Amino acid sequence: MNTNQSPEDLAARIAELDRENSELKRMLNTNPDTGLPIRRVGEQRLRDILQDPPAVVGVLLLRLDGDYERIRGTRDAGRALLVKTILRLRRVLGEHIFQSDRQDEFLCLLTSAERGDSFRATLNAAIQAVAQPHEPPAEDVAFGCRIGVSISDSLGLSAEELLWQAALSLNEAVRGNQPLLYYSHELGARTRARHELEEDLRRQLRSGFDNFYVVYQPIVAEDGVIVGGEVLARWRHPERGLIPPDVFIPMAEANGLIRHIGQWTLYQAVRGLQRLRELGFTGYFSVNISPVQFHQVDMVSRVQKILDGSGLPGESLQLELTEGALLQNTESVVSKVAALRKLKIRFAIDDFGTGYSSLKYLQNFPVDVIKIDKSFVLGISDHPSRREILRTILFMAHSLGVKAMAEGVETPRERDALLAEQCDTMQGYYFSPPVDIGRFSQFISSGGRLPS
Ligand code: G
Ligand code: G
Ligand code: MN
Repeated sequence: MNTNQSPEDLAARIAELDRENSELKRMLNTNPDTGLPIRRVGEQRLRDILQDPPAVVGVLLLRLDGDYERIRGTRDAGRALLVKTILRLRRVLGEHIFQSDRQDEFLCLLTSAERGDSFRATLNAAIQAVAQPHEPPAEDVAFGCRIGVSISDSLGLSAEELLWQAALSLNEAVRGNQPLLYYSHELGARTRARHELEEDLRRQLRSGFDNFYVVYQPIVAEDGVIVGGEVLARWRHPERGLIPPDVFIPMAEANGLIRHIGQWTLYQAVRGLQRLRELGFTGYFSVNISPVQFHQVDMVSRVQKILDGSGLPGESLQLELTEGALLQNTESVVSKVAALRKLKIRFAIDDFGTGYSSLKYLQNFPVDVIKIDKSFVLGISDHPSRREILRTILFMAHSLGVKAMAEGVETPRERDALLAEQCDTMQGYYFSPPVDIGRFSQFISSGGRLPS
């Protein structure tokens, strides 16, 4: 130690160390990209507020939406836009804004001396502020935000609970494409139930598809002869009973499990067909393919392996894709469709008419069949305008060399109307609901014609 230092030197040195210390602390507590205090600081602020709370405290998590993610990677101006957005938020929300764990997410604290929902107008103003157009050269850039909110009430929730609720609400807002979502007990319970079901799905798939099975819905030609069938997956939950596909399929798409379900369904399709072939059935099975499954890089070889292993000809499989799936990642979709069609596998566009529905891209995608959605079939026998739409779709499909099939045929009059309009094949309760392979076999062995 330097013993020559005077008391004045020592005091100056200590002051300098203090300054460095607080500078260091400030830096550690500040996000270098945005200059905002970090989340931990916000959490401490919330704890402090809750020590002596005003009437209401609002905890919000705000995340810039999908468009921002894109801009950030492609533009130098990404950071400048981020900082400008924070300035806009400051004007509306005040100073209590903190950087959350992600660059595009902020924690904000609001307080009010009044009970009740006094924040809604402020939150709507924040949403508006983020969505305002930007100045040149970013005038073509547009992004919005999602907000999840939790409000402290008289229950005396802790900071941790409030933050957890806000995070849950934000997740649900993002999932449900909603700009603003308040936490509620109902929302919490619904989310928990969904997570449990998702966990069950994962576990039951892992334990060998125990509670899963498939059903097959016959597809008939004009004369009622069964030419094929659609394979549909079913999940019978041991406690909750049958879970509707429109619940578990979207869930499996979101978490990627649909790849396994889809692969398994393909196996069930060829296994079912092998049984039916022994009865002399020469038709095809049509399998729904989710975009997530179709976009796997090795999709083509997976299908090829199943087909090779079965000894069945390619014509015995048809794959159903929705319009949405065809529009994503067009180039790789086109090459996969082409490779699979080389194996003689056929393609159908499912739910035709409900999506983007541009008959134009039928030219880009060499599909074999369009499956006209059941909403277009419903009531065609009684509504001339619906029949006119159907006629137009059929005419355009046929002039492009594409076959047309109608889904959801429920009555003989609908069938007659479809036949009068030259529809090629049909499917629906009028002919048969989806059935197990035993029942399907009976249809084949008793003449293969429906309705029986
Ligand atoms: O029969 P139904 O209610 O089951 O079918 C509901 C929806 O579930 C249909 O839109 C169908 O496309 C979808 N679906 C059924 N089985 C499968 C499957 O194995 N894979 C995919 N991707 N979707 C399926
Ligand atoms: O893959 P897709 O979305 O097309 O699924 C077919 C769905 O239509 C399945 O849920 C199936 O059970 C259902 N379905 C089959 N036939 C009929 C029918 O005649 N009427 C109605 N409303 N639904 C049907
Ligand atoms: Mn389908």
